[in-house]
Amino acid sequence: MLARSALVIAVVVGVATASCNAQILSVRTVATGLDTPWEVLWGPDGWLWVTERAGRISRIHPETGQQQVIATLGDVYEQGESGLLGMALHPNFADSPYVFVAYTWRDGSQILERIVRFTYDGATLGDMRILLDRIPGATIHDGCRLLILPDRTLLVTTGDANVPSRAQDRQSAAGKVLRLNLDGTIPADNPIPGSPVWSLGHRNAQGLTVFGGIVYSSEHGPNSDDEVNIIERGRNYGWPTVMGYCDSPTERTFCDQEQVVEPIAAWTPTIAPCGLEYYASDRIPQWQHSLLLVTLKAARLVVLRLDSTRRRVVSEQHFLVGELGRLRDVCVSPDGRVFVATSNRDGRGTPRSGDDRIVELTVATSEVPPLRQISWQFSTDGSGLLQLFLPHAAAVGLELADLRGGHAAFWHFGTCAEGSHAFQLETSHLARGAYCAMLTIGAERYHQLVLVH
Ligand SMILES: [Ca+2]
Ligand SMILES: [Ca+2]
Repeated sequence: MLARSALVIAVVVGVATASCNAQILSVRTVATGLDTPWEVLWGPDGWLWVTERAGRISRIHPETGQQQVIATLGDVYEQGESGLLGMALHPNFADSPYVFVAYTWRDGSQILERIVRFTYDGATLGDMRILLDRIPGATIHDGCRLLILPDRTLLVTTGDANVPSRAQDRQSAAGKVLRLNLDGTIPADNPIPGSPVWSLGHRNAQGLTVFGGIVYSSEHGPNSDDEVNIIERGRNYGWPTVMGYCDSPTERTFCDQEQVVEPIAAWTPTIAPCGLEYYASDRIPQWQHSLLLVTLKAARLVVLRLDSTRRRVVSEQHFLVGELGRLRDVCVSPDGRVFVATSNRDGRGTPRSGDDRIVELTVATSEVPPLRQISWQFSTDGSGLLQLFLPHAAAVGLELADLRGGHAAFWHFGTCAEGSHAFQLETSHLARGAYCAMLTIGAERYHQLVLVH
């Protein structure tokens, strides 16, 4: 638990528009030995506040990894995707040391979800009060992120609890974004009087963040169409009739009728998007005014750069691809430090030694390493060629990304012996133009802007 491992250095291609600078991403292990950490928050005490899905709430020191358990919830029901999920801390914690959490529990054969508030006494959490209970739950699709807005209301993302039609049922708390006052009462300006429903038509949203009055949420799609949405009062987000954009005839009809809000980003094939944070800091200038989105299935950090309206995604970059496994949550400290939690013990991952873990990421822009004894050419007639000399046996791989960061081509040549090699490159499917090439030789990576002729 107190581990502070050696630095792991990973170089990831960072493709800003029309440039090909490498961003060096360093990964520092903060804590190991966790079990499905679900929420990671930066606390007002300078510690990380963490939920683990089986029912544990801890403070973890961001430098030493020291873990202090402050609550173990006895009535949490953890099965499949359910358990202890999201958490939020009162923004004026010194005067109102309230900790809000969401968890599932079991009433006979029913799985239900509740939102509760604890009081922190400086050592443990006590005085649990239920703010909202009997939200439909299930072993899948339980949401559930919590976020306190600047207006001191609490947003809650709920899943459809495996009954898709609930997302369109205004009487059901499932498949919604809900809004509560911090004492559990219903805000007078909610769109449906007396109802916690703030927006509807959600399948299973597990990411929620706010900046400059704009609320962003990530949402799991079915076999297609994972989404990032901007959440607005009283609006319909389409599920289950609409998946992703309003781009089929049936969807367009429903979208017109219901004024469905389309996502600002969508992914097919799916990536399983989870924790989401708005990155406003200049500590990592390359990421300023981007959304940081961690993913489970795709096992990577996705950085979505926003335009000046902050309502449109202009570029997408991928980091940590496969390096840590499934990623459940991302946390940004007030001064711009970035922490990420793995989710390899959630029943769907492959735990690695020390999992689950929380790591801190740092980023620097590097000089592009010089390419020595390497030549390559890329041609749309399919006659591309990579030639290189290996001073020792090493695994060789090559990747091309377009200038928006999209993956265009991959080649894995396996482990190659010492000596000269020539590899044919089939590139006839690529359009002519500039690409960012990343060549991997063992642990070394080389980046260069290249042209496909
Ligand atoms: Ca949608
Ligand atoms: Ca669609």
